[in-house]
Amino acid sequence: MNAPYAFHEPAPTRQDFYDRIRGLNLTPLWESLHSLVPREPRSPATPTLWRYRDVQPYLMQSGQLITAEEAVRRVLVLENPGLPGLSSITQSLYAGLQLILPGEVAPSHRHAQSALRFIVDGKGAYTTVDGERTLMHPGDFIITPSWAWHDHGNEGIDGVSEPVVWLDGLDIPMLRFFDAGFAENDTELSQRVTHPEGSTFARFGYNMAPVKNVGALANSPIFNYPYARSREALDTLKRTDAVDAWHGHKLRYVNPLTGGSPMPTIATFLQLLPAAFAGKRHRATDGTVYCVVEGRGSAVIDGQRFEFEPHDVFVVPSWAELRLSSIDDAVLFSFSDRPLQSAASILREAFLDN
Ligand code: GTQ
Repeated sequence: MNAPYAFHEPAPTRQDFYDRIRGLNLTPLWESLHSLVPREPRSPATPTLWRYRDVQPYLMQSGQLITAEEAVRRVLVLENPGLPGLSSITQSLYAGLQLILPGEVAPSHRHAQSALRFIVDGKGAYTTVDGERTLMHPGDFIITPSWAWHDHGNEGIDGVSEPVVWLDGLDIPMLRFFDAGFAENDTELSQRVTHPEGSTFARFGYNMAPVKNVGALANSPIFNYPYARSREALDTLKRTDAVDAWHGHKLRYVNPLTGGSPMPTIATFLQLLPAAFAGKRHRATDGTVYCVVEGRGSAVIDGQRFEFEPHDVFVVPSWAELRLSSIDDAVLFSFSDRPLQSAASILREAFLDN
């Protein structure tokens, strides 16, 4: 019975139409289909390197500006210039450099976000995770699983009293995306230590596990993966194994109970590029953050060349092509959101021929 719409009024132009439906919270898919479903990833994140030499003086200045206790966490966030205002280094990951001065305490709290620490510079600091303390040594990889209580401090060691700096990696943007963030402050500045230092490593750190009461499997029971052990493994591989043309000698950190990543949302890696390594190009959908532990070299990311030296941090966005080269033996720590992409069967990677 009703006459067609166009019979009563002139056919709306497309823009008029869009303006009219906006009031009904409707938008035309055909105007955004290509960017919503791109042919391949085009990350807004940009390849970026933070030179420790440039950043370190400002980090130390921040130590004069505010105490660790007042700041709760005294961190300079490594914000990707392609993601302004988002405190993100990739779309899914947060990274920052945290400073703790001798005598300071970063108060105990817990949150749904998972965190990793990769110790960059200095000794004498500790972190306590769910009642067990561990000393931090440069190159140690430490986890703070989701909802685990944690506080940090710097009491010095062996008469050494110096600033300690580590790289924080968290899944903050993922939890923001899911609107799943919760946090809670402890009632005390430092949590009470309830397990002797090293007791967890004794149970799980020697390719063995307790026969009873193993506990939950979602996160690795090991919370400090000491650099001395990982470095020794890479050193042996350098002498015994063929070098991979893309990765050099690369190992991933594992939850010893499952073989999976130490935490559900973040995968972590350590690789050695032997001196004069000239790698082939590689790309993957998991945007990856690298921290240089030892040696000098270069990362060419989508054709852009970055020279790196120890303590530098650089980011390779999703699907960017990466070519790694070294001058001397170089050791790189890295982390990404690979476990979630693997779980969702959306991870893609390509190993290019040159
Ligand atoms: O150490 O708990 O860099 O909660 C950002 C948020 C560190 C921490 C960060 C945090 C922490």
